[in-house]
Amino acid sequence: MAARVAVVFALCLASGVHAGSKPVAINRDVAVTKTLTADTLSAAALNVTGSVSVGKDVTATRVKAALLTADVLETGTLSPKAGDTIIIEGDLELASASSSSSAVSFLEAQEFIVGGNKQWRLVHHDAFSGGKTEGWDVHETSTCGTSNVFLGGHCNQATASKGAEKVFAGLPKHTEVRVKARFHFLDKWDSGDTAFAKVDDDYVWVDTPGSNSGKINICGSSHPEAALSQLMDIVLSHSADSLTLNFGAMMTRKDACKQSWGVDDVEISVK
Ligand SMILES: [Ca+2]
Repeated sequence: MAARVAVVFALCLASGVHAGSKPVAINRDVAVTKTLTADTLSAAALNVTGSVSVGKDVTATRVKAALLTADVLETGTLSPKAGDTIIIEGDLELASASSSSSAVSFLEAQEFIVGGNKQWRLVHHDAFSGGKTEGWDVHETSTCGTSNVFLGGHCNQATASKGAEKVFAGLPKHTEVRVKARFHFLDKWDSGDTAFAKVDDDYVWVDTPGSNSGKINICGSSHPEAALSQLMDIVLSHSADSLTLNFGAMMTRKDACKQSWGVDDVEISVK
């Protein structure tokens, strides 16, 4: 191929074009096996099997590299190959002109590592807004003084008697899982009454609000609430691509119109 370069160059010289003063356009493939040094290089595609060293800017619609080192990297999209990881060793500045949510969508990666530490990645958030209960085995929802909808609650007998279960399938590759939720203890709870959560059939959280001495009635029956929005936040070693989550309670009264529970903002994060 070096011979072809020489031929093109010779043709240009013959027609009076001096490479030193005007650009030379080569509309053919050129393979350089040694070194090419240039102030400016324009090409439809650039494939290098060795290394590329650029003193100033690289402009490209797409750069593919096993390792890319740059003082400044400006890009609309940063994406790993399937199963690969993006590692940013310097500061990460998200200069999004619009809302912060688009800056977050820019960071849709399999794994997010800052300073060598993997970061939590939220993969599910069930807020039950508008009564959406997708994937849960009970579909009873209610509200508590506001329009904020949660799963279960006052007079919802199926949830009170058998609990609520959801299988979160298709989780990305991970070694830890974080499960968060807000739990409501509604109306009259007795000493010893116990709410719980299970992950993959193991108890991971229990809470006993004790006999109700509260004075604020917000929802359900006229009895004050034992507790609202008690935060469950647990971290577990976990690597399976599916997780089964259960909520339930052992309650003195077997009537959800007298004693009940609800759960809201169920979040599953992995890292
Ligand atoms: Ca009440």
